[in-house]
Amino acid sequence: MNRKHFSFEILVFSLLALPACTDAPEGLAPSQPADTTVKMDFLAKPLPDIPLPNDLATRYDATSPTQRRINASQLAPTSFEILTRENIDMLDGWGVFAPITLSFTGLIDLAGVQAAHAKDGFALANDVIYLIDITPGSPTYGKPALVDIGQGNFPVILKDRAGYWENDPRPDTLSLFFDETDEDVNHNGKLDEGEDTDLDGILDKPNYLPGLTPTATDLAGRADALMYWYERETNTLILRPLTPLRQRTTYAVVVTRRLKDANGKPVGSPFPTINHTAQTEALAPLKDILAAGPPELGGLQLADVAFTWSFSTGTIYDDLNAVRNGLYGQGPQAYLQDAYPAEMSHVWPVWSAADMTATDPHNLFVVPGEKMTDIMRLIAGQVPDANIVSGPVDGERLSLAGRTMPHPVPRLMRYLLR
Ligand SMILES: [Ca+2]
Ligand SMILES: [Ca+2]
Ligand SMILES: [Ca+2]
Ligand SMILES: [Ca+2]
Repeated sequence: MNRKHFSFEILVFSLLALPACTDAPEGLAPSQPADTTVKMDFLAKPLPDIPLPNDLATRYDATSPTQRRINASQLAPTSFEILTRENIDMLDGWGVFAPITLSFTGLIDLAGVQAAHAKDGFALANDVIYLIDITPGSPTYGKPALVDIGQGNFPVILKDRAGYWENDPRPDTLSLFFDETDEDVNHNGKLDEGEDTDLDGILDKPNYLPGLTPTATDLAGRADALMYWYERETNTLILRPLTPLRQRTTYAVVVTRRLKDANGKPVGSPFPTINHTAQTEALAPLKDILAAGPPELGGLQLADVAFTWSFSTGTIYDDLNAVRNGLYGQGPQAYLQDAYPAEMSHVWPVWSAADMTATDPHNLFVVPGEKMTDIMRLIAGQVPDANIVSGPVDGERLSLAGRTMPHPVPRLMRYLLR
């Protein structure tokens, strides 16, 4: 087919399809008006400004195990970034342990977020934002995943503050991610000549928790004040899954109307609906989940949702599973069983007497107690003259190769091959 003919067919098809397009795509529910909304700018440069991870930033790929690939622009100013994005575009879904970021069009009620998330021991019913598994059939379907928003599980304090050379405009900062400097020396709220000490064109302010203004010499106070779950400069909320999510699973991030803006009004959606209409189908299970009014979500209803979007995690450990199955003679790599049969080649000492001094048993390897019995059974089966004995009990000291261990022996070392 020549190009002209092909274009003509597309035109005809488009014309035929027109009447079907007059019905506007529908969202899960209409959104309510709000002064401050989630930010969604697809045309922002250098990259779209949208909540991430997000399946809107993926594309269909029949060759992908999940039929999905991340779709990051490969236009970048440096070859390093181009290479990085090329690699990102090979992923078949989003990370299971990656931070989740969403920007707002204005400042949000930080103290409210803190009260709901940072100080109540992961009580979920009052949370202002949820991360919910919406994959039917998944073992955690309908359940909220725990996220850290200020509970302190992901500190971002630098161990070494002075490692960034002599022309670093922020040699004293505790964080590589967030600013601690107040550039507004004359406190007029404007960037005046000489104030932009890091030359980024932005009037930087310390990214501290509401109400905290530690002095420059108060390192502990600064560490406590540093807010790692919200970036004031871009009004970006940062959630981090507390434990890895499930692979190949679709999650909804649900921003509730419990989340308020700086004036105490609920935040809203950038669209007439509470979601981007391209995700209505993926988010449909959320309707059923919320219809049940789950107590763990504090009885959250669809009408309480300000905005929601979905993302799908990629394949994380299937390659390891495939190798493991192959070693056991199963699956497409079953040849591995014969190519690399399991055999006992060497028994390594739990510690090496040669590497040990009387005061520093630094060559000590730790084996969990429950694994030890299995290991010993395996050895007993392979080594006919192995004599497995019960070693010293807690508190006793053990002699090995003529030397006495400097510390009492923990219970897990009671089994000893001699
Ligand atoms: Ca809470
Ligand atoms: Ca100023
Ligand atoms: Ca600046
Ligand atoms: Ca800056």
